[in-house]
Amino acid sequence: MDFVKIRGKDLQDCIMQMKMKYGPEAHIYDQRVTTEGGLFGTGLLASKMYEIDVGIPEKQNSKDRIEKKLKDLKELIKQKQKTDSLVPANEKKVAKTIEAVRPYSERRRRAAVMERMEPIVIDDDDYELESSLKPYHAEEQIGLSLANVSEIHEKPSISREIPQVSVPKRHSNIEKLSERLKSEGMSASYAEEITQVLEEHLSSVDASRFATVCEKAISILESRITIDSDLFSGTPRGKRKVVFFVGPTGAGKTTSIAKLAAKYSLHMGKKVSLYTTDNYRIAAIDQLKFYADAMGMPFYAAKDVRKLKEAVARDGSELILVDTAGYSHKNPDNILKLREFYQAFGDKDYLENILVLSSTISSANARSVADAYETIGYKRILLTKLDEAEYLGSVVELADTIHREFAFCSVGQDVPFDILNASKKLLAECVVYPEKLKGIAGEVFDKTT
Ligand SMILES: Nc1nc2c(ncn2[C@@H]2O[C@H](COP(=O)(O)OP(=O)(O)OP(=O)(O)O)[C@@H](O)[C@H]2O)c(=O)[nH]1
Ligand SMILES: [Mg+2]
Repeated sequence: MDFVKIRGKDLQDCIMQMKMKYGPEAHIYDQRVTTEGGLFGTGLLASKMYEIDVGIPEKQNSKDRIEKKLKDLKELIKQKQKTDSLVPANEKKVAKTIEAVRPYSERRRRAAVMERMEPIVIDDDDYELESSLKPYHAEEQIGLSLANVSEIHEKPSISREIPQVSVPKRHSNIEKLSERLKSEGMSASYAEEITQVLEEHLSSVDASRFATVCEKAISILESRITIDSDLFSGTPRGKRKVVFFVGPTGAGKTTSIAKLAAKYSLHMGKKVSLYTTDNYRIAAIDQLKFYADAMGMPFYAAKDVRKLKEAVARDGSELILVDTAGYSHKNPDNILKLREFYQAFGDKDYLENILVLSSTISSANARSVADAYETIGYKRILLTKLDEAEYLGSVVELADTIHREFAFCSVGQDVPFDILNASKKLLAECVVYPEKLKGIAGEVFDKTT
């Protein structure tokens, strides 16, 4: 058992500091009223303070303890899910109706491929928004050490025009692969670009084996995917990492935070706190608080920036994961309001936004979301619902063309297990062999690279 003293303006203040710094297992074993300041040691004009002695159980990181915590957590989640199962079933089915939300042009293209017809030439309005994607330097706007997003704009942009030159007839296997890329959600121009690289790298013998064509396509796609699965990545020494998880409603922000909190706290032994800025939906507060309590982590629901600032100042954790309300990409003003919360953090904090994006979203919507959230700046994407996705081509293309990295992949509803560090190989393989999506299993305790 370790012992520390905590001072505050009243008992409530001391207890709050104790909870935020040392979690629910810390307890008070003595308390007193003292004074602070005063003229020449006389006590004259001294201010009254409260002081508590706190006992903190030794940090136990043994395998048994972690396993027990996880077991308890799973049990609690199971119980909660039983209650949740009373929710009308139709709410859970939305993601399955992906075909209905695909752009019409995409549905036609898929239908054409399925029927082995000539591909239909489409007006690819997926890219209308691209010209409005502007580089964003979040650091300039909020005055804090936000992860530098400028470097990600250094990659030369990719031409989206289909070359008009006539090309010699392709090997049927290469053509087949090209069609597959399009049917897996890629735009005709991007699929063509990949196919051209593929063609350049395949001998006629290689092209005659479809498996070899697929393997080569996977390695080309891998070279287009960038990943970074370390939440502390880029954080200067001595700074605390603060990650805001932003994204549309229902994308999977809260559950992904719970999974990552388990990974970083229970597995990696980091001091993690959970915050939410989603302060007007009681259920949203309860959802994150439930996970925080289950894992014994400090939790704070930010009511306003001033109070959040006080909580942040008292927080002794190394990593703060901030849940946010889901905002539609059609409501950019709400997204921008998130920046108000940045003011609560100071010089010793290193802030980053991670965009949480469902892989079941249509390619046009994904592009609009990516564009809308660029106003607050983000460098990495946490891709969710891979288990429900039919294909990954569109999100892989999107991340490549807007030069963003993948951080993690959420692969199911099982908290805390269904999350993986993003992997180039896995993502590229799932584009070429979409059937792999069905078999992905989570492993929360992947070694962070
Ligand atoms: N199948 C599947 N479901 C997921 C995944 N991630 C999240 N979900 C489910 O998606 C639903 C919404 O998840 P949340 O984490 O609450 O989403 P959110 O982004 O916090 O939602 P809001 O707070 O309403 O914006 C829940 O039913 C989750 O269990 C995933 O990887 N696969
Ligand atoms: Mg949420």
